[in-house]
Amino acid sequence: MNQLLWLAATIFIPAITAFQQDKDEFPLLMPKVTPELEETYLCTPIRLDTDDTYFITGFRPNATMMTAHHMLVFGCEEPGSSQPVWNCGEMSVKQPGLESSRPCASGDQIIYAWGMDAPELHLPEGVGFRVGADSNIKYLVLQVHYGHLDHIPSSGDDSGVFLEYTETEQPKTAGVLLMGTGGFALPHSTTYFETSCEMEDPRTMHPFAFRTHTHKLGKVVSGWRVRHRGEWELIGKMDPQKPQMFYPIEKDMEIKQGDTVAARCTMVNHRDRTTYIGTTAEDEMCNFYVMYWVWGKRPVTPNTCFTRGPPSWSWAGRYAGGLNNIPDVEASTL
Ligand code: IYT
Ligand code: CU
Ligand code: CU
Repeated sequence: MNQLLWLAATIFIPAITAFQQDKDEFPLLMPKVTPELEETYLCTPIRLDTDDTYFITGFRPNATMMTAHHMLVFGCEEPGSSQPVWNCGEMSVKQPGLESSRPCASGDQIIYAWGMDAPELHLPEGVGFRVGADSNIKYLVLQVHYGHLDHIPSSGDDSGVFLEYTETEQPKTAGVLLMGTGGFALPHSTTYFETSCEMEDPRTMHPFAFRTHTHKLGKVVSGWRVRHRGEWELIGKMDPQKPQMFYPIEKDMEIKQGDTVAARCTMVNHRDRTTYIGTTAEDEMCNFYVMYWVWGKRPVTPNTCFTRGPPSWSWAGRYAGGLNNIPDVEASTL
């Protein structure tokens, strides 16, 4: 082969193989539901074929912010209900006549989040969420938070996502690391909710998107990689009052065995009452999610990093194992 042809071949072969992976789409949509109350959270499941393994490589939302406030897709081992639709907002109103339970009964993890007309999410080349036979994800559950109801047609609402998937083995597996805290915020004060963990898994994580979650008191949530206990590199930070979707991490970054991952939620409590971490709207939450890929068939373990939170646990405290150079200002400003 002459050099030019060879060059053409090396450029085009990756494009052709990507094309030949025969990607397909699968709808994960509400089955034409008619929510009766604003602020309802509804869930609907799909059971995955457990004879085959599938690789989810992207998400194409089918929703508008005129109707849906947010949507989440959960991977579950067991769904929260055997019904086609159920109420799944612990902190919200309930559609009369429907069962109420959590999105998943076991093995839950968030694999997609949408809010405020967020665009499609495509995972990097060669990366997929492994679901079905050779994975712990046996069901996918769509959760829709209905904000407003006046644009829903009389035939019902079918908000949801089209899952882009392939049966072609993907060399890189996507996963989500969930970071969070317990603890509480005293009245009329600013409180840092902090967590950190040393990565035990020998595989290098390549983070490519992040999501933050708090309730009303959250001002800034930041997530960090800490190398050698004192070199802090930002993974991402966000105002949690903005849409709580997965935002891309624009830079290339690796999290290696022995690195520490750390997250802080800065909460301002103007209330007259102490506010605790908990599951209702009166409570708070502090979460930082890291979506990443690793080579191979399994996501990293453990996949959560929780601490007791304030007041007994902090980055600077004695249980964090000696973190230095804490970026106190950068971690709490946007
Ligand atoms: C107490 C807390 O932080 N709850 C969070 C994180 C969480 C997510 C999952 C906890 C568990 C889970 O199985 I998935 I146990 C929490 O509930 N976060 C909300 C959703 O419920 C997922 C969020 O929007 O991030
Ligand atoms: Cu919402
Ligand atoms: Cu919450």
